[in-house]
Amino acid sequence: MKRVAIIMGSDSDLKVMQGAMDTLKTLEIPFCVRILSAHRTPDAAAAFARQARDAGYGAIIAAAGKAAHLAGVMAANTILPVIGVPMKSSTLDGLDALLSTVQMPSGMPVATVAIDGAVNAALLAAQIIALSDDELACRFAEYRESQRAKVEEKDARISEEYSCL
Ligand code: RP5
Repeated sequence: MKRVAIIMGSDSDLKVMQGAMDTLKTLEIPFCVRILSAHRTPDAAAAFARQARDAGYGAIIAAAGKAAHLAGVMAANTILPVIGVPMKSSTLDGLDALLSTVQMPSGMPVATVAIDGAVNAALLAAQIIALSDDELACRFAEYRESQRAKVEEKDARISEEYSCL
């Protein structure tokens, strides 16, 4: 199975990105985690992106805060799909990172999820990998089903307490 790379700009992003790791584990998708910065270690960041496809990765998740250029740098150096996660790590509550990540120039896409949207980034990566992996597609469908079942259970509980006609 293709692997997913989770790249983050700093270890201060790790707590939020744990959500992506947990989600990939649940779906049994192999992944690596690296701390690579577009600004502090630009050569290492570009080098990782350049070899990622040959190394067996199918998607890259890039999380960064503030002037968040990491996902863009990844996209510029690979033809793999790149998913950007803007981090809420600044005095601007992540709006700076959101705009830095999402406003890519035409021709160089980054699929940007919500601020701190680590879980959705992992799910989107899973959907990308599942395009060529039927067993994963089945696991993903089961995950969706479990989401539906959880909401139905909550609805049943609350509508019993506050019954409506
Ligand atoms: C970004 O700057 C990182 O992705 C992090 O979200 C933010 C702050 O980094 P630290 O100063 O905590 O290392 O590059």
